Amino acid sequence: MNAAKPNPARKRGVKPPKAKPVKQQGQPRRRTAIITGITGQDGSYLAELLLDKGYEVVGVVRRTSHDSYERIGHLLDRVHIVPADLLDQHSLTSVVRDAKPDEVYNLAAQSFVPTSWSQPVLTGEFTALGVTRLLEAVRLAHPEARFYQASSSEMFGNAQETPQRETTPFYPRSPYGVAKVYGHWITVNYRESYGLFAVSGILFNHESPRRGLEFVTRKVTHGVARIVRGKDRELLLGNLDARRDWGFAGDYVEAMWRMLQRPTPADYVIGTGEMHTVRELCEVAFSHARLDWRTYVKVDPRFVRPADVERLQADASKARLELEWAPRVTFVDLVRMMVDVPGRAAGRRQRRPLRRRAGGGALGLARAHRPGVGACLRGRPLRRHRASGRPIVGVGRHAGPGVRMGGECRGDGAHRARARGSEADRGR
Ligand code: NAP
Ligand code: G4F
Repeated sequence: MNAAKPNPARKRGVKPPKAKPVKQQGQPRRRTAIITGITGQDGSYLAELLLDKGYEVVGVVRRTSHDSYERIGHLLDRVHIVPADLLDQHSLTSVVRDAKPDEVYNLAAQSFVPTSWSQPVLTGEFTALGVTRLLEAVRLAHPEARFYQASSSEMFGNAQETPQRETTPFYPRSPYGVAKVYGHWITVNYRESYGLFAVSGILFNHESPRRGLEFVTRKVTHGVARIVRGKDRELLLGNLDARRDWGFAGDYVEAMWRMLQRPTPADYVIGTGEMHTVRELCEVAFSHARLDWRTYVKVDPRFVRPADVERLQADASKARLELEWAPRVTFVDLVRMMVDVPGRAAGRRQRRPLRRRAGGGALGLARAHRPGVGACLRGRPLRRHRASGRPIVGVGRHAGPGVRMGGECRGDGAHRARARGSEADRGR
């Protein structure tokens, strides 16, 4: 298989992918996975997970006028980037035929709900028919592959029961939700018609510092950082009463993988089971910066949707039982993590750690007793603990893979590391 060679002139701060041989003779065969949407939030976390498990990862990237490798820049010398588009049957079939994958994860989609009202036909082409195209590619070129479809809690829409589980009827409230219902049922249909190992993960909202800036969690947490830096004076939002079940994306990609390791194919709901309003999201994010959200947040009708989904809450008991899956990052930790590392996650280099720029802990680092989050310290003291005067030493993104950040204060200002969160804590 040939990796795509992007034009170096188009690169934006990340190394272009290198071509490399897929298989070495005499070595045991590694499992191969195709990921569509590898440049997206979930694709980047899933690629990391599969690489850690020893997979060959083939990432499908569509042609655009400039590269979008911000989220996977650190993986480009370990994955095979291949060009294909959900709109183009031939390119998808070629990728599957060449890679002969063990697993195919279809994460690519037009995933922003408001855009689905302004571009409903394109959303249907990507998010609905794109699934059929990829299933056809698998059926014709390599039907042994196991197939994962990224279904969504948006399919429950005007939810007919709360919490929602695998048997809850769908009632989508946006063209995006309608397209996802199609993608869900065509996956079930290919399983039943052709015996493909095709499963659908019905995932509730999952977020991270790699989330696109237009989604509400990222908009709010990024907005807090801009206000702290004096770049903005207010944050304009839509429906503050909407309730979502928000989890951490790094936890959710593990569930995707587990679905494809089961002896028989089945669909699963994945979520935390906790529901919070957008208003609560604002409270947690702003209070982490020691700000009162009511001073800054204004409702702007431009961000209110023609039809919103008012409440989503997962009943993931089937996944807990059969996949032995459970979320690890809490809502509050998730929001704080996203407030702490906005610049890095946006693919830009923060010249100085956010809190220092904000004036010695304006985002509450020392007071929250959490050393070093989001800062590259290279083992040096960041600053001294306010109460005790003892240095706070943390680990940063140069600490290397597997190092977790975060910590807890023993009360005397001495901080010790504890495992929490995941790669996002390393500031990517
Ligand atoms: P995301 O960050 O928006 O990523 C979407 C990916 O799809 C990007 O890599 C994008 O490539 C790619 N893509 C879009 N159109 C394409 C096309 N025509 N051909 C090839 N690739 C295309 O989304 P995400 O949050 O990672 O979500 C991953 C999947 O899970 C999506 O299907 C989403 O609908 C679904 N989902 C997400 C959530 C959630 O809360 N995150 C919940 C339930 C379901 P570019 O980089 O070129 O734009
Ligand atoms: O963050 P959101 O844009 O996510 P939404 O619409 O729930 O969709 C996300 O989750 C789905 C899973 O349920 C995925 F399938 C989908 O791909 C995507 O990842 O909005 C969340 C809530 C909505 O009720 C929205 O009305 O936040 C409300 N909201 C209030 N003000 C806002 C805003 N949303 C956005 N994006 N921007 C606002 O200013």
